[in-house]
Amino acid sequence: MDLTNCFIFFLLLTSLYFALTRKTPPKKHPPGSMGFPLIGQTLSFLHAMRTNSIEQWLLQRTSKYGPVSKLSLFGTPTVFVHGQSANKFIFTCDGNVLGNHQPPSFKRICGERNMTALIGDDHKRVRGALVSFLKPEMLKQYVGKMDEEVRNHVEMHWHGNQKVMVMPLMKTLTFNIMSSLIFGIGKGETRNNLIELLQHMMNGLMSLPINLLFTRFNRSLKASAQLRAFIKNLISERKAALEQRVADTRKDLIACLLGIGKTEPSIRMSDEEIVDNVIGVMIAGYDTSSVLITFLVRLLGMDRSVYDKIVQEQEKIAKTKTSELLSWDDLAKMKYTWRVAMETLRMNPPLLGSLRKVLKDFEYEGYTIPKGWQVIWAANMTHMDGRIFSDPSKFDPARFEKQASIPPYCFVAFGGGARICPGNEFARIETLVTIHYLVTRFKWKLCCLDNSFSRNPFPVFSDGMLIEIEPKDC
Ligand code: HEM
Ligand SMILES: *[C@@H]1O[C@H](CO)[C@@H](O)[C@H](O)[C@H]1NC(C)=O
Ligand SMILES: *[C@@H]1O[C@H](CO)[C@@H](O)[C@H](O)[C@H]1NC(C)=O
Ligand SMILES: CC(=O)N[C@H]1CO[C@H](CO)[C@@H](O)[C@@H]1O
Repeated sequence: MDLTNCFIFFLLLTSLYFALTRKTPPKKHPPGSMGFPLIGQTLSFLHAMRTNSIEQWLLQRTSKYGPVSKLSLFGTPTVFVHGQSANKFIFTCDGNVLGNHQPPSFKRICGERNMTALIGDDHKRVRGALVSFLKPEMLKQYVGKMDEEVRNHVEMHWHGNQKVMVMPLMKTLTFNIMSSLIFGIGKGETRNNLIELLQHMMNGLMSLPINLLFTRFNRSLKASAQLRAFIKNLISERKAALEQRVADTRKDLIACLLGIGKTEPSIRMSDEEIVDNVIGVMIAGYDTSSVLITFLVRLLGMDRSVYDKIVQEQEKIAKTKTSELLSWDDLAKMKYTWRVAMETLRMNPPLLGSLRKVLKDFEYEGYTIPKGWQVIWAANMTHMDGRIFSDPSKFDPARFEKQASIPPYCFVAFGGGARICPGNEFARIETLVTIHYLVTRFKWKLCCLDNSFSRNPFPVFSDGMLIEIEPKDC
């Protein structure tokens, strides 16, 4: 019997018991303390993030209270759930019971209409619009564009240097790729201004929402307002270009979203929604894929045998590719490289987990979780569970040879269910193209072996991941 059946069976039994004894079930909240009023465990949670000890922090909770416990985060009563059955429950839960949810600072910075804040039918409609741009059939056309961006980047920032700082460079690269595909902005001054705004904006996402001069949150709001104004301008430009037919809806994400609902007005997106969602996609795609590529570069700098195997795979592709630019078919051949990326995502998921808002009371594991609370889940805990991934601290890409052998809701680096990451294909393409050019052109080693990182909430390396590089003669 699998866990859901167990769960259903358990619910049936308890309801039967209560029906027979004719008592109403007591409303029982999960174990745990709410900490100080308002602040709760927020500061200790943020501290654990910053010092990369969130894993231990959460483990302490589960060993003290079990897989379901209550606490208070960002001023809201919260339930932390952990394990495969918890993941499944969250990812498949009715959207009217559990909605998506972000810390309050996040909402004020990103707007209320961004997809991560939408629920139910609204969420489906907007998500559908984004997926129409992020789906593989669409992205196929952009492999060449990504290839150009990666090559420009390598020429400009890698060649001719002996040392490079990988993390900031990968942020620049993934930002440039998104600028090109999402804003339709080529290289130049505008991009540099935009990246600065985005960084300021993101710095405040996990801060306490205190809007006073000189707080992180205040700077972040300021940057957000400037970015929104910029995107609004871009929307007007695109609208004009689409009307005069000097651009088509495949030009970039903005043009694509403007083109939605031509024949079906009910799914049309308002300008406000486009702004919020363009920002949402920027945030969702910026720190995640750059973190993955940085972890990959780190791994390849430490593990010679994985590096050699990847080089072998990539050089073969370099020799047999039919045009100068990499193609969709070339990417399909990068099987080993992608398995290494998946294993990297397992051991170091860029997104640690996320929050859901409870929209209706529900029962979980015998506890009542009331409306208005939030639920938090964490990926790393399932990824490091030895009952699911044997010998979990061993790096072993072979785990992903047979994807089907991994039980569902256990590899959750991209989430799962109705809100599974719609950008995973985008991330796959940028990662594979980047690794292709890095390993076919360079060898490298890490400058500092103690490359510890903190979370903000995404991993940040204290040394920026400095490496020494050596060009290959080709
Ligand atoms: C390695 C790279 C990436 C990782 C690990 C990642 C991870 C995730 C995860 C775990 C979620 C689900 C969050 C939840 O359930 O609450 C998510 C959602 C999302 N991701 Fe990604 N992501 C990556 C790259 C990208 C990229 C490149 C884009 C866009 C170009 C993107 C766009 C989105 C969007 C729009 C959502 C919200 C979906 C929704 O709420 O329905 N992601 N991502
Ligand atoms: C930042 O704080 C100052 C002082 O409290 C306030 O006047 C200003 O409006 C804030 N900025 C934003 C963007 O909210
Ligand atoms: C995930 O957990 C492992 C083992 O506890 C830890 O070493 C690693 O740093 C964690 N990864 C992240 C990205 O938090
Ligand atoms: C169209 C729409 O609902 N826009 C909302 C965007 O978010 C702000 C708050 O951040 C709301 O006030 C708007 O109504």
